[in-house]
Amino acid sequence: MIGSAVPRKEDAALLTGRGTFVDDIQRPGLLHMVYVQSTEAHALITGIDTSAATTLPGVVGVWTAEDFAELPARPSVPGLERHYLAGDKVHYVGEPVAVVVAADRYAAADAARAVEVTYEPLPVMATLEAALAPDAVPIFAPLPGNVALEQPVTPDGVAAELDAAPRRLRARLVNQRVAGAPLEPYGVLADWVGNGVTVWATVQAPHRVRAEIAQVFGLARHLVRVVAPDVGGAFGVKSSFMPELFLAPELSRRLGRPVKFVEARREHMTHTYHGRDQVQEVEVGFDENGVILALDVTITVNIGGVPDPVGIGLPTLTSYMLGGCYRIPKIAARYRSVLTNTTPTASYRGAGRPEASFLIERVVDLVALELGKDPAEVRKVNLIGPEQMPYQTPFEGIVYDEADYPAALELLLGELDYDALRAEQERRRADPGARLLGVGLSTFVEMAGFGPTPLFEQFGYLGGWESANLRLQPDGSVIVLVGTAPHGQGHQTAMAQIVADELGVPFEAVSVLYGDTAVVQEGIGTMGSRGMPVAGNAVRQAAVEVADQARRIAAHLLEADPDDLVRVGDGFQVKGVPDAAVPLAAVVERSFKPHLLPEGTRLGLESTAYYEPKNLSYPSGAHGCVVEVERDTGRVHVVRYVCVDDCGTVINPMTARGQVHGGVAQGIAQALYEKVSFDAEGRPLAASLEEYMLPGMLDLPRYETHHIETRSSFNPLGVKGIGEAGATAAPQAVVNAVVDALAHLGVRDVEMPCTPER
Ligand code: MCN
Ligand code: MO
Repeated sequence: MIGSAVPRKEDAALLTGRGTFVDDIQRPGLLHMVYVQSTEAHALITGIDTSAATTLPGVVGVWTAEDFAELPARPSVPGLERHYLAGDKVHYVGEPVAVVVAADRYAAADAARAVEVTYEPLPVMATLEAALAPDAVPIFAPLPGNVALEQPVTPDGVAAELDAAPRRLRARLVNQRVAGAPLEPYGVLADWVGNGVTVWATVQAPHRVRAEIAQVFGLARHLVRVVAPDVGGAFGVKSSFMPELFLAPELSRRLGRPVKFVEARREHMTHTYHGRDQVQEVEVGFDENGVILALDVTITVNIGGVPDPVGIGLPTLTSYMLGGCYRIPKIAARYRSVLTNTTPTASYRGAGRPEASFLIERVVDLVALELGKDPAEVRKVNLIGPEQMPYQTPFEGIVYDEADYPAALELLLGELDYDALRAEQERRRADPGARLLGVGLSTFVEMAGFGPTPLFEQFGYLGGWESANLRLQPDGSVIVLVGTAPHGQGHQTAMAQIVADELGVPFEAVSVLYGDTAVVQEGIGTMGSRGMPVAGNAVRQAAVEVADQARRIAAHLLEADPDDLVRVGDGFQVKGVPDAAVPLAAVVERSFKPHLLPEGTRLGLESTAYYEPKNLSYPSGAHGCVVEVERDTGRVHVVRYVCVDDCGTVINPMTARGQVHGGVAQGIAQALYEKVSFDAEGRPLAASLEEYMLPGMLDLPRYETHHIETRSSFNPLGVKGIGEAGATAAPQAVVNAVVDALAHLGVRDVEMPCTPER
């Protein structure tokens, strides 16, 4: 079944409207919670008048920060504590200032509007420049320069290597702020009953959420049940801890009734984390052939008004991936995480790694322009060869697994018909009536399968092991419980394919469950494209262990040595003796008859496996984009988008392709359409989908997808994650194409999004 494009088990329910999302869940006596969000970006709160709100029909109450003073604060950056609601001060527009609970959401929303908050404005620092200016006001007193974290990632600089390089150039690249914008915004329903609480939440890591809720309320974990039901997309933005995860349980406890919170789109766009927002200062040293000799990078990341423990550290991941697919002998990197009066930033599809891929792929194109060489040629002289794998990068612990980067580029160039495109480009340049043509390449490598605990300690919960429990039922069907919490990736399908192969049972006989801490053994969650590389291997291991138990029972039934058995069709057979065979069904039946089991065999066929890889996996490939640029309007049309992807063993070519399509859509959107922006007063300029340019189908091309399959030796399945690869590869393929179309006019860079105005 591995490698087969079977349709998704998930689809029947989702496509017929039978999905269950947080907002679908009803409880008796349900109350609704809405925030009063700050209208100021930086101000002291001088008063909150709730009197008009509390008298409105249906309103149960209004609470402010001081009402939650006894809830233990949660960790933030050193020197700071994390509050649930803004107390004396607001730090960005949209920050929750008070919370209203009412009998229905409309009453709660009306009441929230009736709460009068008075502010004493403070200077607003809506940009990095403003926050870092010498006269900037500290957003938090313990962080006087508005820098929440400043650190070198590499111990040494590369000044000597740059000095020794025959050529060098500098660039300043901007990776703008974007929003994850899942179809389903953030939602929580908490029901505190007796001495425990059940929380349904649209999250990516229910066990982590359970751990935090248990800690805040001083509860044993078994008294907290967190359920991530169907989740309507997340893209990383549902992996951070939102205050409502704690406020809804606390209010339910106080009120003795269930409390639901579901964001409206405008609330989501100002309240839930944004992504990216990096400025990169780059210097690169190279020779006349375009061989890159040294790279020096300083990253400044805008983390918004309240630091998120994940958000402040993401440039570490950017730094690790700065070398891209290339043999760059010396890299130096350092970064600063800077507070501004804007919505906080944290993970968004790729979380730190797309920013690296963008940087190095833009740099390679700049080197090519500088030398007057073809970007494909400059790539070829720098690509790491397949014979060099596994490849130790300049960063400790970052070792690329097996791949053939040059082969991916060759396949791409062939599919694009690259030389013909170049000839067509010349022809168009000479014809004033024709649109300009641009071709952009992106040979990328990404870090996936967030695993090895030591590498992820900085991020707490993002990495580590994953778990699976597998049970063969007496009728031969299989139930698998997996510790991840997928939200569109198709784990029911992919995990069942793995089990079918390892256990020799039909795909249809396997059900995969997840997302409920009362049902599933301890788990971590779905992020960092770890579903297949980490959880998939846990599922495989559980299946191998159960298959081994079954083999011992089969050997007993066949009166043979377990080592002499081979797997056949739906059972076991003594090697070379076709008559001596037993179907799996008979083995399962026997496994539930204790008096007939061989000694040392456990009753039933079941296993729980925890798996942590020793290494990450590194999906890679080559993407190419062809654009046309209208000469008089500057409008960009993506006319072709070609992907070559290598995610190791492909579990399901259809769902893997779907992952690439979705990621590429988001990458093209970052390159051409999307930007979360603020005015000088920190007021959001794109807080609804009227203003924030999410692409529709007609804004996106038809993708041409191809695969190279190079098994990874870093995990038994040989897989690499692919969930974030498209979003990592695409932005620079598009921007390189836009710049390529205009390069003969002297254009060297176009900042994202490449709007007609730009
Ligand atoms: N797959 C495969 N063969 C492989 C690798 C993956 O067939 N070698 C397929 C499988 O169907 C698997 C899916 O791709 O279920 C994704 O697997 P993987 O790459 O391991 O990633 P995860 O399951 O860990 O998913 C997380 C990843 C992340 S980090 C973001 S962000 C993201 C993404 O997935 N958010 C998504 N894809 C998303 N897709 C949807 N629909 N919605 C989101 O919010
Ligand atoms: Mo992610």
